[in-house]
Amino acid sequence: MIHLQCIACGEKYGVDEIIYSCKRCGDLLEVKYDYEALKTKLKKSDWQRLPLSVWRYKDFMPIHDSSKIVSLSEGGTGLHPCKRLGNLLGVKQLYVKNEGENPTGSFKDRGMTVGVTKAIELGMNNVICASTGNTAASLAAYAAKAGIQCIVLIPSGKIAYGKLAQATVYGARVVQVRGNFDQALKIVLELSEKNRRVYLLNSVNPYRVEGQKSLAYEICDQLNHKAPDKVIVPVGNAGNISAVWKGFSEFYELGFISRLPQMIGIQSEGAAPIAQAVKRGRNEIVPIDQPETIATAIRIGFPISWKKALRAIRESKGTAETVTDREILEAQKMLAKYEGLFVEPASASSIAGLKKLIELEEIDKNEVIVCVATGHGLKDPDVIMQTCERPFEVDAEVKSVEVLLGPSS
Ligand code: AN7
Repeated sequence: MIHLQCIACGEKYGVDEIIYSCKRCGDLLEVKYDYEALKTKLKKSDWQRLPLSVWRYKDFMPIHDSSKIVSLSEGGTGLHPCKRLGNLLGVKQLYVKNEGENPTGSFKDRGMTVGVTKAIELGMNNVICASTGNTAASLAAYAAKAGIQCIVLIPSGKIAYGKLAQATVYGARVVQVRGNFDQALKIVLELSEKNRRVYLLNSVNPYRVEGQKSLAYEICDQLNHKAPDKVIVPVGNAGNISAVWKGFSEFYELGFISRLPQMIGIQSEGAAPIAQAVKRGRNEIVPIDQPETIATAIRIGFPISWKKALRAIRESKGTAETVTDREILEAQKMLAKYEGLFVEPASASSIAGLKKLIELEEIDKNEVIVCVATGHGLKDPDVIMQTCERPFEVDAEVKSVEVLLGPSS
């Protein structure tokens, strides 16, 4: 009922093969289901009575054995109506899906709970990934929970401290590669092909992104079985926008929603190969050798899932846009000050992108918009302390604080 399939040549593989790319043509793989059989299975299931979480959608996941599930309570994150920010930007129905509420503080946990469960089902006890930080933190946590070995490769220098602290405390072997993310990813791709004892959990792993599709399912369920008009997603390696589109497409195919949303990918100006391809109407990306952005999570020059992302954007009649570091930092502060949501810079790119698209009149004020905020702000507090007002220092006395209330009238 479930198999893996190449997105380019259509070659099929068994659901329990340890394989990260098509053996025939080398392209990306995705998990395919027999939707008629899935419909029958869902009719007999009580999934709609379960609380919102990744595992509410267990029937939609490529897992055989529920007893092997490795979970830290992922998913079920808030879809926050943002009235104040919406008013400021000029849209009536703005929601932020706050993925920082996940156990390690990012959307990656949705993928890792499924990916590490799959690793256990396949009998693997070594997992590896390359990461700009969040993937490493998440994989390290789930490997710890499962009691298996974990190696994470991170680029030298530019990684948010909170993420490094997480990966370290969860007990992963943290390897800092002299190079950027793209170089680190190349190493783990080659190593996992060469040495079959290690299981790769970057987003080329088709099972990991299956977990991430639950983000779309949750949005539909939180909006009372409707899809929004537009979903705005920060894009780095491009696994997430592809996964979220797969989620919406499956809910549509299964009859749980009657309309599909448009997918909008946002990249940082200094690391925007996908957004550039979309803007220029190209079918291929031009990789960027030296990606640069303050949003270190999405400082990626050669997104491995670019083909899936372009497909998601085209199929959904969506678009992509770039934002500057300044726009990202401004959006980060706006979201915090107007809505009480503190997200990391990469996550704020979805808000910055929304602002830009409203200014460009590509978004109508009556549309239902969901911005995905991918990770928690505490991951990278340094950025804030560099750009925000410092604390106000006073002598230890009441009157120096009382002046802050202003004159009494
Ligand atoms: C907060 O951790 O790639 O487009 O190695 O941490 O699916 O890559 C992080 C990516 C957006 C982009 N927002 O998602 C990593 C990594 C945050 C992120 C993205 C990331 P993809």
